[in-house]
Amino acid sequence: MIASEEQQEYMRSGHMACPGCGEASTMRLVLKVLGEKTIVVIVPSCVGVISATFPNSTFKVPCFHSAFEIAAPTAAGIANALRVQGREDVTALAFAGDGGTFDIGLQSLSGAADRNDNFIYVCLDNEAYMNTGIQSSSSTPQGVWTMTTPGGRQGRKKKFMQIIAAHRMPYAATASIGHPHDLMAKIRKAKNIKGTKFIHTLTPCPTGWRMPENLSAKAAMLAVETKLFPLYEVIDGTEYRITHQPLGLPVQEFTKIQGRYRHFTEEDTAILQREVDDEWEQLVAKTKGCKL
Ligand SMILES: Cc1ncc(C[n+]2csc(CCOP(=O)(O)OP(=O)(O)O)c2C)c(N)n1
Ligand SMILES: [Mg+2]
Repeated sequence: MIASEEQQEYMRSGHMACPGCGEASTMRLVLKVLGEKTIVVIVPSCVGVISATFPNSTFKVPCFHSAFEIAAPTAAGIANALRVQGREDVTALAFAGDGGTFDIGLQSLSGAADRNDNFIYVCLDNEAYMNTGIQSSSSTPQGVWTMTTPGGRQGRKKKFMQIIAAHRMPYAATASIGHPHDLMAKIRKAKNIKGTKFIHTLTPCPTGWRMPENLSAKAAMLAVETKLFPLYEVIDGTEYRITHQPLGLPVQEFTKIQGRYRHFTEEDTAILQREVDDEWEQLVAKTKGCKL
């Protein structure tokens, strides 16, 4: 971490996130890197609650509340207005949840990425519609408990980074508060690239994941170290690069600390482990020739 970034804070204390909120920690780190020349776009989600409204705003930078399905084009519009004004030193940044990204905002994100509009999109993925009471989204993993999937979700988590890579945008990456230096390095990189940049962050939610609030950073770290949420970047949709070599811990190290997996049988866990191992192999195959 660069020392000056470490000192900077663009989120005020006293905001309304639940204790241990992974979204709040992620936003804090992102804003430390982007700094005061940033305009934030937010859409309905826990972020909408955390950021609050004037005069109680949480962010120390301008924040535009937009509609649920249009985080990306709103940021793109701001970026284009900044370009017309000759203010390309200001970063347009969108924060949206997994519901706002994987589901309801997908079409408008796809359009903005196709135009290669100049903004950073940070998806805060807590694997459900948390703000409205823990309903399942297309990001909720198979078998996981939510209020709308009391017996475990039937569908499987959408492989969203594959959809993003298909757009061939200049920069896309996964990131996690469990590995803050890696996250901040990716934001720093995104800041200096022109066009659409997408960062997929896994943001643990103690409320929805049914776990103690002090385990958020640990859960984020374990998702990476079990290979369930690998850290990598994709340049121009084709060049894959793994940015952190995971320890390869058993996947239950991640699942056993969360109540939403409590009903998993040994067989369920073995199936999940096989899937994680297969996907890791597929990812490694895509990185051939690219070094850490
Ligand atoms: C068009 C529209 N549909 C539904 C809602 C209600 N709504 C507000 S926040 C939210 C949940 C958002 O979930 P997600 O995007 O995953 O963000 P999280 O709350 O988990 O951070 C929903 C369904 C809305 N505001 N607008
Ligand atoms: Mg969510």
